[in-house]
Amino acid sequence: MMNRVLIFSVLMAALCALASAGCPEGYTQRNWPDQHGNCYKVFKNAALWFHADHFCRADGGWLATISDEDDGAFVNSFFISNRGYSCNDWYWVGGTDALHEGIWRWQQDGSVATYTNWAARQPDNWWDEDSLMVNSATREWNDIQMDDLRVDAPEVCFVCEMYPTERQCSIVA
Ligand SMILES: [Ca+2]
Ligand SMILES: [Ca+2]
Repeated sequence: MMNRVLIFSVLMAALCALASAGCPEGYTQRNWPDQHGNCYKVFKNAALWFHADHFCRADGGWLATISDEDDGAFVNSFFISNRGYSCNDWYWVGGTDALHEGIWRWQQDGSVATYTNWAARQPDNWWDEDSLMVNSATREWNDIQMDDLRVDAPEVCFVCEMYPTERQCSIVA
């Protein structure tokens, strides 16, 4: 009898885990515990960085953070597999040094970027460049304009990230 109860509990826990919707429509959940099983989506409409930033916030997330080498590799391959035919090789993530020139922070929580993957001679702040663009072909970073104040800023696709939604499932023993 105890065994049956135990098996039932384990089965329900497994079903519960499967049933708990981890991400909203259109977002893909990463394998837990990598980045807490966060949700990701490639937006295939090219936009300025600050518009992209607004789109991610409107969804309840942020322009993707790149915490370390593994994280950068994940985000990059996620972009490549989901970008379809409408995006070029470049995409926005959530790094910016708009607050303090040369100090790169993540939009997710304002934390300073400890890991970086700048291309040669970058960041150069050539045209007051305060937003972070990744080249998916090399995974290397470039700082580039976020708005059209001085020169035309680029519009590219982007990756939004968010925490998984709360588990909807609970077991009544
Ligand atoms: Ca800058
Ligand atoms: Ca640059």
